[in-house]
Formats: sequence, C-alpha cells, structure tokens
Amino acid sequence: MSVQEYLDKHMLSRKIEDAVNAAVRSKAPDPVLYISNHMRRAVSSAITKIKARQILDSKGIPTVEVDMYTNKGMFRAAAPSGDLDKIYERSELRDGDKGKYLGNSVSKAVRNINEKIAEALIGMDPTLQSQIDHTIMDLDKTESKAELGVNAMLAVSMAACKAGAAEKEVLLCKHIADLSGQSGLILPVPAITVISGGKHAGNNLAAQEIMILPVGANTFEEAMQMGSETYYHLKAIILEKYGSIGCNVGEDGGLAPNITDFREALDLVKEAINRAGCNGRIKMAMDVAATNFCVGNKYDMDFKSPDKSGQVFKTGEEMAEMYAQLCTVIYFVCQTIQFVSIEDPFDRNDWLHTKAFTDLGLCQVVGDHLLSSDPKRLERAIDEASCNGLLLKINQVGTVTDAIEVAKQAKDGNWGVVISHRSGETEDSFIADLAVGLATGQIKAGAPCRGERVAKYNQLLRIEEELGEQAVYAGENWRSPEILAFTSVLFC
Ligand code: 2PG
Ligand code: MG
Repeated sequence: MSVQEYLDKHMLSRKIEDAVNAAVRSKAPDPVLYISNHMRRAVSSAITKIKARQILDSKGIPTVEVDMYTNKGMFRAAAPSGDLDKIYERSELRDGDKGKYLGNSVSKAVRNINEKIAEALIGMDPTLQSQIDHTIMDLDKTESKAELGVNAMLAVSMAACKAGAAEKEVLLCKHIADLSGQSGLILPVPAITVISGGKHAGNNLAAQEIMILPVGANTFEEAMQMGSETYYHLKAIILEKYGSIGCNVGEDGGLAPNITDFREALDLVKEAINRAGCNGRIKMAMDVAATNFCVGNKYDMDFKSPDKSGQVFKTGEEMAEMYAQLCTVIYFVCQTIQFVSIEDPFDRNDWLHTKAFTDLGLCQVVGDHLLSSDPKRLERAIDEASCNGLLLKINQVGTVTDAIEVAKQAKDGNWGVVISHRSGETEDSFIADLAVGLATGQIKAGAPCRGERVAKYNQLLRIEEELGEQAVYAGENWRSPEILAFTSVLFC
C-alpha cells in the first residue's frame, strides 16, 4: 500500500486537519496536548482484552479480579463475597478442591472469564453497559448463574462500567446515573459499623452490626469526621469498661466487646455519641441478621455460647417487642439519639413477624437475607408490604444492569435502598460510585477503619471534592433523597 493509499484509507489528513483547526479555534495554550487529546477522543473505543486472576478478599478467601483493556487504558474491578451460607442469592463459582484454599479457590471462574466471557465481549463498546451485561447473562442459562459464576460475571460487569465512564470522560458515578436515568448525584449517608457481633465477630453478641448514621452532617466529609470520632470515643469507653481485649474488631471492622445483650451495646454507642458531641445529629441502626440464630420458630439470643445455647430463646413476638422498645423514646431517655433502621430483625423466611413489625411504622425495616437482592422476593415483599428497605448487594444480582434494575424496583415501591458491602471485601470502591449514581441516599460499608472498608468512604470523599459546590449530601433526607435530586445539578 502506498503512503497516499494509507492516508486515504484511514482518512488521516482530514482527521489531523480537524484536530489542528479545533486547537486554533480554542486558542489552546498547549496545542500539541490539545491535538493529542482531540485525536484520542476520535479513536472509536472497544474492549480489546480481558484478563482475570485470582486474588484474596479481606477474609483471606480467594475472589476474582479482572483487568479490562480498551483504547482508553486498563480498568480493574474485583468481586466481593459474603457469608458463604446463602440460599436465595445467585451462586459464586468456587473450585471445591479441598486441597486448595479449603475448596474456595476460583480458578474455574477465572477461566470462564479469560475464555468464554472474553471471547464474547472483545470488540464491544464499553459504554453499552446493558448490552455487555445481557451478553454475559446469556452465556449462562441457569437461574442461579452457577455455571459461569456470579463472581466472574460481576467483576467483568464492574470493569466494563469503569471503562465506559472513561470512554465518556465522566465520573463513574455520573456514568451510572446516566445508565439508570437518574437525574441527580447524591452523596449517601454512611451507615458506619461501630460494633460487630453475630457471625462477624467472636464475642457473644447475637446481632451482627450496630451502626451509626450521621444524618445531621452538612457534608459527607463532616459525616465521616463525626463517625470516625464517635468510633474512637467508643473505643476509649470499651477500653475503660472491658479492657483492651474488648477492642478487638470483627470482620467489618466494628469493635467486638464480649457482651451478650445488644441493648448494652447500644448504650455504649449512645455514650460515645454523647462524648463526641453529636447528640441529635447521629442516629442508630442495627443489622440483626436473625437468620443466623433462628432455631425452628424461635430465636436463640445466646447462639454463640455452646454451653448456654438454648437457654435464651425468644419468640418472634418477644423479639418484636424488644425492637419496638428500642425505637421508642422511653429507651433513649435523652430523646435525642434515635434508633431509625433495623435490618433482618427476623429469619429470612419469617415474613409474618417482619411484616407485623414493619406495620408498627417505628423505623425503616431493611431486608437483606429476607430478600437476597432477588427481584422475585422483592416483588413479594413490596406487594405484601413486608418491609420498606432493600439491602442491595451487587454480587447477589450479578451485573451492574441488574443492580440498577433491582434498585429501581425498590424505589418504585417507595422503599429505601441501602447499597451494601460484603463481609469479604476488596479494595475496589465501586459501590461508592454506585450509591452516588443511583442516588440511594444510604450506603453501608463497615467501620471507619481497615483498608477495604475505608476504600469506599475515601472514594466518597473524593467524589464530594470533585463535585465541589454541586455536591449534595443526603443528610436528613437519607430515606427519600429524590427530594434532593431536583436541586442537585449534574456534574459533567
Ligand atoms: C450483611 C453483610 C455485610 P455478609 O449481612 O449485611 O455486613 O454480611 O456479607 O457476610 O452477608
Ligand atoms: Mg445483613
């Protein structure tokens, strides 16, 4: 091919001339840089390579990481993983070879990406998220996605979403907002874990997480400062009362003093909020994860103590009464620290008590194990008004598109939506952008310490800084951030 033929084939003279003209028109201070950026934008983007590998999550359990390459660079994402005893969520693919990571290695999922998924996606435009996600979904016809593995699918989907944002040269949260048709970017109220229990810690506490919500902050940055200071006051209180052994932490980074009664735990937190000077500006929440201690139709509040197990059984009604007390001002004498949200107060199949408690209208009732982010269970729960909040764990649904859909379904039912981390996390901060882009107003990402937890909070700090004056913090509107969406101006 002659030089002229080559130039003609790629329309190079025309493209270079356009770039030079654009630089002159805009009086670019550095024309070479301007022209190179202009030319880069003219490159049509496509996924050129996908490379997956096995890495470790925060529990030391293998998980899947993906590097996706486009003409714009390399985009990395990793799948989180939770409590391995799951029945209603889509399936992770693990090798099951007991000789390797006790059966938890993920080489089959990695191979599925490097071979099947890569072959199907190479050449696709990374901005077309739903096409990408449908292509991935179509590769596995099973309902549970056990063949391909939801861990494989999610990591690729998240990497594509990051690549799509880079292609459009917008923030990831903005790209997600566009994909979901969301009109405003909202910084969520963080549900910060301060005390860990349940399956996440080695203490006697049955409830899994006690959380604080700095709804009275004016900005996300202020919320994190309030949360972090309260956490350290709590650490000091625990040190005074239980000694340094009480300051050990659970899987999400919450402190884990060896107490049994969660009312004692809530009292400690209340004192910490007081000491931090945040009375009235921080609310409290709890993930009971009651499925983990439901025996028959009763709840064993002492399930982690082998000697005493079975002695402290409570009926559903008794549990409901206990929760109701927490929500009433009688318990919180000062009337300024309110208990505003409870997750999984009953077993994942105890629809009856969950609905009866929700009907009392005392606080937000969030379904995690109850719903497993499953659209069918969510539909039933909305129809029957079983609860009024969805805990959205993206690795239970499998792709970014599915996550957007299930969040919309909950919002359409006038529910709250909490974007959630998993107990097995990575340094990937994707869910931070997801919470802002979907304007859910709520995120649960663990304690204000430990790298994999603060990765999410730190990303939210960066987003808030990037948005500058256009940043809107959900604050008191944490359950209905739509009100703010109208006032928040999109960042372009
Ligand atoms: C939960 C999560 C996160 P896991 O129950 O809400 O804390 O735990 O990832 O173990 O399901
Ligand atoms: Mg939970």
